[in-house]
Amino acid sequence: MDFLYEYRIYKVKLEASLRDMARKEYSYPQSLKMAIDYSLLDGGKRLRPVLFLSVFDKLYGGDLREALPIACAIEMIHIYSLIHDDLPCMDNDDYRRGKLTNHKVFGEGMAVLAGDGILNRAYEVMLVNALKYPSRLTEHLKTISFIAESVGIEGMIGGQAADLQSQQGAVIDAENLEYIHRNKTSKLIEASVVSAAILAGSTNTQIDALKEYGKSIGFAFQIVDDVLDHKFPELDSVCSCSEQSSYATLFGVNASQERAALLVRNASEALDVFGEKKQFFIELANYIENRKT
Ligand code: GRG
Repeated sequence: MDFLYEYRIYKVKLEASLRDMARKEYSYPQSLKMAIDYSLLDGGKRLRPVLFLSVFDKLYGGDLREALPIACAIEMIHIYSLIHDDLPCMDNDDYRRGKLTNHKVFGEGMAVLAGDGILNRAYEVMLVNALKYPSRLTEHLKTISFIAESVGIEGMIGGQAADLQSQQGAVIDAENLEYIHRNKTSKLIEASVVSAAILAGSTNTQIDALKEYGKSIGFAFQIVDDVLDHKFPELDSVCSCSEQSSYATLFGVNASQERAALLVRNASEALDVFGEKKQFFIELANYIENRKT
């Protein structure tokens, strides 16, 4: 089957679930609801939830109904991080995905609350889902705990803090940059892959293989982002990360592209333990390397 077609099917299912959740009755202020929906229901590649769903489905034959709420939660965490990252106190961006950023439309205070709201809702959704599967509660709690650790201070938030320091003038060397990229961007991508295996009750050998895959594509994703941002700074669909903490700035475009290609090769080899089943994930790694948005 065609890779992009299969990717789209996961994306459509994810977006239908997000819309279902958004249709539920609510009693909080409408402006908060509008701010949340503005960013959450607004497309994007949905890469992280697609990774989660495809690993659970293709590598473990899991039931997507059990996985969809977690996939939605992963996207909610991603969206919260983007809303907060765009704020004037962080990256100070006016545009994302070709339209005004959340705080430009709803104001800074509401954008902070929209991010906080989606983050909390993500954990609520995962925990409520876990309670529906009492015989698999341990797998669910391990999954949630792994996701929480990956996006917390030992992961995404730690990486964002180091990036913030770099924008305030701290010297960025290759080691710092690797820390920033591995945590700020790569950790959630890696978590999307690995947590699906944890939910499926996978063996440690397979989890280690998926860790390697997730880490490699996550790092490659950020390097490609840096290259796109460097080559086409006018594209607002691409992040306008500080040039100082950019792989392309530190190593040049050619070396960055070579590193991304190496990481993608490494990612593909890491999945040898899955035999034929790895095909979709090889194509997904190639898609990350060659993406233009
Ligand atoms: C604010 C706690 C906190 C964390 C922010 C992820 C992050 C940490 C900041 C994002 C900075 C950024 C834009 C980095 C470039 C890589 C990246 C994550 C791009 C956006 O992800 P895509 O391309 O977005 O998957 P779409 O629009 O497709 O959802």
